[in-house]
Amino acid sequence: MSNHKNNRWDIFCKIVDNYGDIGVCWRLSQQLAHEHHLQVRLFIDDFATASKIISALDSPSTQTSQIVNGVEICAWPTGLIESEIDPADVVIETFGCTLPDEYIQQIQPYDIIWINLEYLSAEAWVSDFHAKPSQHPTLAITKYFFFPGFFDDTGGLIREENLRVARDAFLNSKALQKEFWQKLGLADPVPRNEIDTAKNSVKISLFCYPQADINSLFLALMKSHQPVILFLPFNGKIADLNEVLTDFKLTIGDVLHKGNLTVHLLPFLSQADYDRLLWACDLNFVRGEDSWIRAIWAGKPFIWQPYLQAEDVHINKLDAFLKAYASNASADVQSLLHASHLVWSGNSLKNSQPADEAGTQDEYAESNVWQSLINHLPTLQTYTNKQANALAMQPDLATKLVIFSENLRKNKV
Ligand code: TRH
Repeated sequence: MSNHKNNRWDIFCKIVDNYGDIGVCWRLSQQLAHEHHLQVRLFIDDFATASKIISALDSPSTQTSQIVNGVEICAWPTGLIESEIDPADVVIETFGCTLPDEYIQQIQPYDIIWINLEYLSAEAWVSDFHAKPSQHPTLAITKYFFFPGFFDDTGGLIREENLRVARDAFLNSKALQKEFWQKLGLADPVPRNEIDTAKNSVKISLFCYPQADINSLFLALMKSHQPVILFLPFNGKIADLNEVLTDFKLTIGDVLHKGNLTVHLLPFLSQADYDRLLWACDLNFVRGEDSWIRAIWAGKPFIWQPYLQAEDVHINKLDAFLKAYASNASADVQSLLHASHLVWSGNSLKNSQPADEAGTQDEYAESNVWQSLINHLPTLQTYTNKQANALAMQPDLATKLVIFSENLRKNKV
């Protein structure tokens, strides 16, 4: 039996595209350091992209390592780094990134716990694969697969200890909300001439992939029965966004008014401010992995757009999530959630709706699905909050990882 403790953790993150990989890795690193008091090194291969999420990161950097918020951030080892890396007690290979050879060469098989952290999915097979061992092809070492998930027999969802308390404090404080809007340069996000109707206005945040039909969404919101104020944090080329917005023209810094729709183009926010935006809105469009989980913890109605994958794999993921997430809702709410999610992910309603809900499909035809969603926001709000409370009863991903690695250590001889 080893006396060794799991104090030192190494997390390896390769940034494939977008911000999900680094978003999750940065959150997890901070949580392990602050809440579990562990010594964490985060190895990153792309400092320029990472600095969009880790704003204090020195990039481009001449240093091979720097401390940010209690986490040591290191450059991905390349053959050029002369000094040897001393592997930690626990190493997390995230999202199939493959550990660098320089690191693997230093591993002592009997000393290290090696965990592959996988992508989040609500598909049923995840429970069968979670925590399963896999023998390394050449080293005498076993790796373990760790799958985040929605069920008790998975690795759980990433959630900071104080997250929901912070959310409630924000939602209960007009002063904190005002401070937030002021920080965004939106002292009053509802324009003066619309102040009479402001009470009924619906606030929406939008973060999506370019495949989503944003133009049709905007057209529908323009004609909405209630004023809609839409916040769009953006970090790309405005020309690319305008290419999909055939009926609208967005310019940086301007506020667009069309019909009942007002659009505020925001800069890309810090992760903390993005959370506040999700809390402050009545409906959030989110995508990928990390913003999806944040929307769940916000407890506000949301539409999730999965990362596009070949052969409609993403639609299977969407179906699995909706099956798990919406199962306790009324038949009406279930149909509405299916219809709106499938429209947003570009899939025909007829293909994916449960067969016995043909009647409801017509009711939620593409043209009015967004108005139906707005009409049902109070019901959806109650349901979403209930689901967030239920999921928060489960231990969070970082805690499950720590317990899992402690158990593996106890069994190591
Ligand atoms: O950026 P994404 O599309 O990342 C994706 C997914 O992780 C996907 O599963 C993966 O395969 C692919 O990357 C490679 O979406 P995601 O996961 O929501 O990550 C966005 C991060 O950006 C998240 O941490 C929230 C953060 N964010 C901000 O900090 N400020 C903002 O203004 C916005 C809109 C997001």
